[in-house]
Amino acid sequence: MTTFDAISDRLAEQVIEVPSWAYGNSGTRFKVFGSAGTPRTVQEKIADAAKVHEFTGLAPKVALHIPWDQVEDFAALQSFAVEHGVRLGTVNSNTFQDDDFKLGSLANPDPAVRRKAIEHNLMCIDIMNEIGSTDLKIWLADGTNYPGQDDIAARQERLAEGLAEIYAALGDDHRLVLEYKFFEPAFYHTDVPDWGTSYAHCVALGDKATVCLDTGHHAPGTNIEFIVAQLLRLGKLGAFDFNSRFYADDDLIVGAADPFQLFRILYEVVRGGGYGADSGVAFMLDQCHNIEKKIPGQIRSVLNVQEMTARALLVDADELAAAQRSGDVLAANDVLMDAFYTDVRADLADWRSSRGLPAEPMKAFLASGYQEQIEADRVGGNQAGWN
Ligand code: PSV
Ligand code: MN
Ligand code: MN
Repeated sequence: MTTFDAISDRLAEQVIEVPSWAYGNSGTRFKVFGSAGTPRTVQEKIADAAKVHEFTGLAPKVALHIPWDQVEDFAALQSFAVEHGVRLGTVNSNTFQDDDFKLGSLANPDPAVRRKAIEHNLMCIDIMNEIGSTDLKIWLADGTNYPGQDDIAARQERLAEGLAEIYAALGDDHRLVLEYKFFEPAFYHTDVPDWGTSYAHCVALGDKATVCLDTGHHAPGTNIEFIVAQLLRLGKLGAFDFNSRFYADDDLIVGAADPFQLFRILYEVVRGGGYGADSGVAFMLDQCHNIEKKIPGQIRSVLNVQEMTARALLVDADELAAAQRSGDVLAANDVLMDAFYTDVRADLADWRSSRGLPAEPMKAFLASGYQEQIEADRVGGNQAGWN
């Protein structure tokens, strides 16, 4: 097996983007539990996100969701983020919370609603220009609840038209990242339900359009690592929304439900050239913390991603290829399992210490007093929005 020393520099390449909305209150359709210390402003969300980076060294970017994170002056917000040691990253557009979007946004039968959805995305591109962000992430809640409710083929045409107009407004260094989700909030059909549909639209749009894979957006039993391998092969994997799930889009802490699946996904990422600064694949979290404290929840998530990345990097590619070539099924499987079962926690603690980071970020955060401070200072936080 590859040694930890051999992967140490590669681990330093890891950049994970945290979602601003993870720091606000969220919940289920049954209840949103308030929590002490919840941010009251966008700035407070960013300050909290900055703590995740300060203690882990893994999360230098914060993704925005518009209009949840709407402010007057985005350039000033970027400066605020930089002062706190992080930068604003992906801009997520939101065409799913206005009453106008009840029957969809870019695929809506009403041209006036489609126009509104397009304009919202164009406004998000303006924000990207103001903050120097490269990625516009589009997730659409579009779909129908009943057969016959709308013409599903016509909706694809409307969607393609709207996406094309948005794509045409991108700058040279911008990307459009199109996220898919198999159901919810629509229950009969969804307009971008799967990687194939997202891929088809991205290919039609051009090189600057890529697919976002949210790990919670598949039917149970789906082989997600196969989708990763395929999209990397096709040069169209643009971003991950990492989270974990037991049932549907649970948005739980990454690696909590199925660490082995996270390992398998990250192995295919490494294997397919999707890891590292120049890979073109953004690692984002898309989570909410309904019952646990939010900053520690995010710290746990980024550490879980790092731990499984380390294990994936430990896979001995030569040994694996040799076993595969010779048709030695069990030996090949052993190579992968050896890496998966390697406990890298002590090595990672040393790795952090050698880079001036706390060996145990979670303990260091809990001892820092930041949580107590925000709980004392902040009263009346916002709801983060629906996931
Ligand atoms: C939809 O379920 C989703 O995964 C999309 O990424 C949204 O933008 C996000 O959740 C936040 O609600
Ligand atoms: Mn998502
Ligand atoms: Mn989701």
